[in-house]
Amino acid sequence: MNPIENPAQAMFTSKLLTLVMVVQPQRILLGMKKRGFGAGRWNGFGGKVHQGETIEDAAKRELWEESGLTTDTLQKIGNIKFEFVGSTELLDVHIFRTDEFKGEPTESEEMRPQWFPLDEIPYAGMWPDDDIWLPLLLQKKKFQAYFKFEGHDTILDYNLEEVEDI
Ligand code: 8OG
Repeated sequence: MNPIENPAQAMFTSKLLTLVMVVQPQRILLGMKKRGFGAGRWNGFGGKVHQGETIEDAAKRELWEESGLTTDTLQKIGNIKFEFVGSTELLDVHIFRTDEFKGEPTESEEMRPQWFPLDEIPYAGMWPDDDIWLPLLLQKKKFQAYFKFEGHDTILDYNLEEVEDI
């Protein structure tokens, strides 16, 4: 039983995070995370939701700060709760897709952006859960998921369901 279904989930606190994947018909923009959590991995753009900020505003702000892109059209596409063995803090990651943006991808202190053809997504250099849910996002399918990690490389347990609405 995962902590989302388990009454013992009261033991957990949760931290709200955002993640935006920028997609065009034949390619996806990923950033090489240069520092902090997930450093050395390719990822979308996102981070912590600040107090008093909506999740969507946080997603737009982080996209701008990390990639130099702005967008008015974020599609809510997924939610993943991550548990890390030994931690009582769940990461509650709200995932968006955007197909429309303004600006040129620009390197920031946190991220070095690069376009990848959709058939050359560098899954081996990404978080190990990404190859499970990113194909759904690329098909515009909405999903909810839970992953239990040991360290940052090993998935001990997970579930994922497609949903009509998120
Ligand atoms: O502010 P900070 O850079 O620490 O935020 C972490 C970012 O990493 C945030 O956008 C959420 C994202 N993230 C996780 N776990 C995973 C994961 O397993 N896969 C992907 N693709 N992103 C993740 O926190």
